[in-house]
Amino acid sequence: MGKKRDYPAMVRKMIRGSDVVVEVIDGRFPSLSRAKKYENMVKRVRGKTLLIAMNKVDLVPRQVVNQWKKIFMDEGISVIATSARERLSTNVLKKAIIRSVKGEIFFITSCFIGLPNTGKSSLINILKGRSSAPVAPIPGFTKAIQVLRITTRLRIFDTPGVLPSNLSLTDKLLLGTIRPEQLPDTLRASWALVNRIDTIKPNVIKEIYGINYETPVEFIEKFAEKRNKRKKGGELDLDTAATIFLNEHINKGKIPVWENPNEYLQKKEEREREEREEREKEDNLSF
Ligand SMILES: Nc1nc2c(ncn2[C@@H]2O[C@H](COP(=O)(O)OP(=O)(O)OP(=O)(O)O)[C@@H](O)[C@H]2O)c(=O)[nH]1
Ligand SMILES: [Mg+2]
Repeated sequence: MGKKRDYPAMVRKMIRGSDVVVEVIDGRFPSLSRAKKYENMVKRVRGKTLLIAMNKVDLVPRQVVNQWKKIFMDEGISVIATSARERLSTNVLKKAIIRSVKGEIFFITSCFIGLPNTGKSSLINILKGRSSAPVAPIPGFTKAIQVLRITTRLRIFDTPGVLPSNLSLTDKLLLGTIRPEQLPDTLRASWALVNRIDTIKPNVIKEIYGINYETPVEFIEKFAEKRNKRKKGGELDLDTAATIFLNEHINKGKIPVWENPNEYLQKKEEREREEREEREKEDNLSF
């Protein structure tokens, strides 16, 4: 059995050794897929630059992508919207890495970090110009640090995906950062994912699968019927159906769903107002 490697430690080490850290996030879920803990590590060290590559934007309407770009820029974060699949802005990303180096550094070391399955290895391969870093539709695919020489000046380290500890299981399913085989209860997980997607974008599952349902339980049953997933005795095989449904979301991105930037802004405003009120209360008490 292989030894379980400490991915967070590997990533921390890479951040320490890099001039430019590129955080690859999922363009469908820009706020959920950020690993703030690692971002803060970069920000704390003077001389290091953080760039965010908002990848997979081919799966999101352009107007939504632009809204997210503005949100990040307003927060003072450099962001580039990329698609490894459609080779969108990959050259812009390469140039941005080189241009963002602080100080007089000729040989640039960069590392790509982020949650599993966001497209780190795919992007690096395009920058390299040929497939060098193994890619797969499986979260947790990269298991070791790999260095790729992109130009004479620039080398990039590919790192394994890391999961922030505050992410709920449902968020992990939504983001596709977990393999269905790793789940203790696939059927329950599939219900949770249906529920989650329904709250973000009601009706999208109904439309994509052409199935009408009132509850997630009913959806998976009808899905199993529609795909004719049955056990030997003829009864519906709900576990198999659940695994297929999860895989279609996690590996194939079949369901067009994304985080709503307006809701993000609203929540942020509420949070900031609460914090302000809290501070004012404290100020009043201290006088
Ligand atoms: N639609 C779309 N899919 C992408 C894009 N970039 C990567 N993918 C797909 O996302 C999956 C994961 O890609 P990888 O490059 O292996 O992701 P990773 O971040 O290196 O994943 P780990 O090594 O597991 O952390 C693959 O199925 C890719 O084909 C993109 O821009 N758009
Ligand atoms: Mg990888």
